[in-house]
Amino acid sequence: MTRRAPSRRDLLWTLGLLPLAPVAGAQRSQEVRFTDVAAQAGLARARNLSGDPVDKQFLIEEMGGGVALFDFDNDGWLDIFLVNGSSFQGAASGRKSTSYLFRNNRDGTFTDVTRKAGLTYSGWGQGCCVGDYDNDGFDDLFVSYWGRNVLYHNNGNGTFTNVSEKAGVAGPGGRWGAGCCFLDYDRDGRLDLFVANYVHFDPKQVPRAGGAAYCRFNEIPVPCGPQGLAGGTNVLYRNRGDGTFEDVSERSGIANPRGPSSTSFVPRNWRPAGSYGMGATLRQACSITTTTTARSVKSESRPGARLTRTARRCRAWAWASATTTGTGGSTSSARTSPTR
Ligand SMILES: [Ca+2]
Ligand SMILES: [Ca+2]
Ligand SMILES: [Ca+2]
Repeated sequence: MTRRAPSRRDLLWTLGLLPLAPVAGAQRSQEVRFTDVAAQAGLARARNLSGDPVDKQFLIEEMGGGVALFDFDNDGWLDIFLVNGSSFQGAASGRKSTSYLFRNNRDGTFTDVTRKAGLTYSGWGQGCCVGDYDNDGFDDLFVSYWGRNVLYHNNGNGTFTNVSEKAGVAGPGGRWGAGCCFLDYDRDGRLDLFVANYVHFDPKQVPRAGGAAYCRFNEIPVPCGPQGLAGGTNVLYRNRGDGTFEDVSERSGIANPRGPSSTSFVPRNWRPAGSYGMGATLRQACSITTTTTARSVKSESRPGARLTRTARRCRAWAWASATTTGTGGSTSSARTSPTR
């Protein structure tokens, strides 16, 4: 009788692996799937506004807003802040859009607490970032706009106060704040603030879609820019520790180069010996990388080894930065915190 050659099944059986083979196969075939639960979670009432929903004539109408997942009430559950934009029609008619804050109900649903929390500023929002700039244990919120920016101080009782003017971080009205991030660039234990500015945009000066050389793509009319528009200049605010900030863009070197059309902020440890920002003061270096339409710009803070209270408290926190891109984009930062 001719002995047949051992099959793969025989080999697996001999090795005692046959019962495991389907399991291994099942594991390999497992997929991670996501389900849209926005409506069930109570988030569907948030109406995102970014210009005309159909006929977009300007670059800013093509941008989306940022989002921050942070625990504003310190109950251990992440809440959701959604940046909202605006529209030229709405602004002309007096209709005011606001961003949204949803409190986590700890059961898979969220409650809109925007008004109750006092987050009622209306403007063309772009990005947002979270940080406890006054070290009171409650995360504060900065929102960048096409126009003046807003810093909300967390009052610790479920409400926020707009302190932008008093703090000195509103900036001039003509800027297009795309991305932002809190970081302690000088290692004094107080969070400073970086704002990435995109381009100078004035709808009265910019042609409508198809109206100039930079307003066409493959002969299709598109909103003008960012080519053909002057780039913005990035801003670094140093935290004075008394609730106010000082613009140190020039002396820190952040203002160079000018006009890079920055859209997003990416914290990265680009030197092996260093690490970034508020969670990094055990180490020696931090860096700022802003993405631009033409190239990336890196800036490195001066070394400092002081381990601050903020650093000890925050070093286990993880920061993430998410960016929506297109011809430009907006940045949002989210942070997850350990059990306090
Ligand atoms: Ca919470
Ligand atoms: Ca705070
Ligand atoms: Ca600082």
